Amino acid sequence: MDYSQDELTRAYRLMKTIREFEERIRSEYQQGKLPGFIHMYRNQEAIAVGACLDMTDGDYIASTHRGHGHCIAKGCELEGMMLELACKQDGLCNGKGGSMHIADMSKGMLGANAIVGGGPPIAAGAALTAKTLGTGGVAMAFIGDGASDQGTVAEALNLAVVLQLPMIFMYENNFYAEFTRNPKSEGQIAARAGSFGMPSLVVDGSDFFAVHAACREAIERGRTGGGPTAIEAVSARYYGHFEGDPQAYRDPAELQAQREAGDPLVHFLADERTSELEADRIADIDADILAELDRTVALALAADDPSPDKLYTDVYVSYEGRAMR
Ligand SMILES: Cc1ncc(C[n+]2csc(CCOP(=O)(O)OP(=O)(O)O)c2C)c(N)n1
Ligand SMILES: [Mg+2]
Repeated sequence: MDYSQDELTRAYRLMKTIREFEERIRSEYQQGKLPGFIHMYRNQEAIAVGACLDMTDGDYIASTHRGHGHCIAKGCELEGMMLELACKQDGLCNGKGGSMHIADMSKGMLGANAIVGGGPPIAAGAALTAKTLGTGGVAMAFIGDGASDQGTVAEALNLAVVLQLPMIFMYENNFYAEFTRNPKSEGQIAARAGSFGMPSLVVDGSDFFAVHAACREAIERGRTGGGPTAIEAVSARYYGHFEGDPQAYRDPAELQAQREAGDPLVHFLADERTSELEADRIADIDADILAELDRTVALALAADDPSPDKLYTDVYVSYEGRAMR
């Protein structure tokens, strides 16, 4: 597949933004400046970006508890995300969601989700909307290896096949569910999804080009009435389950090897397809990202908390008068 310099630059910028965003919030969190729980996405950046690069705001994604990368790849603004992570009034969800519930309907980002396996039924509903209204849109659910065993995922797989939904099951196999190594071997998750009656494949989740090629085909299949696809993208988790988890249950030598072998940014820049990206251009992008993070962190930490009179707003969504896309 050929890539324009523009596409390559966009992919790099997004992956690097996810990496730096997370490193920055990790540091702020460690200093006690951000509340709640955060789950790091490091070394899985190529999955979110490869998956979302060909999507428009009219396509939908349903995310997980490890959702910052998905949000950024789908186009959520860093400022709104940072304010949300700090639980401030002007955050993407008015400061009431925090890390694990970021949603932005204007970008087709249906929400991070603390319920493991909660995303696929939501994405199936969005895919049914797209199919019913004939928008040509697709919906993708991100699903962890642990979540892949949930009944909700099986129900969504079944519905997607029966209704021939424009849907993609994007499994992120990072080998761990919380503190437990997943006993399934690579490929078993895709095989099980495939057994429901949809095309399924396994890709290296640290390889942007592999993920993107698989997703391009799956998205095209969905847009043209070809039904759902399952993709298992494999990339070992870098940090602990949540920030602060020391990962004492992982073999240090294996972890170190997985960390080094699985860096998608290193793979991307070592690929001959990116050989014409100029070092100066990369340095400019990197500097831009860091400056934007400085700005958004300062703004978020200084911003107002939601005021007490907002306590009972945003509890239930009112669908009255809402236009369907
Ligand atoms: C329904 C439900 N059961 C259990 C949990 C607790 N829990 C949170 S994350 C997690 C593991 C998820 O593992 P995986 O799906 O592989 O995602 P990863 O954390 O690796 O991204 C569990 C069991 C939960 N949040 N929701
Ligand atoms: Mg996992």
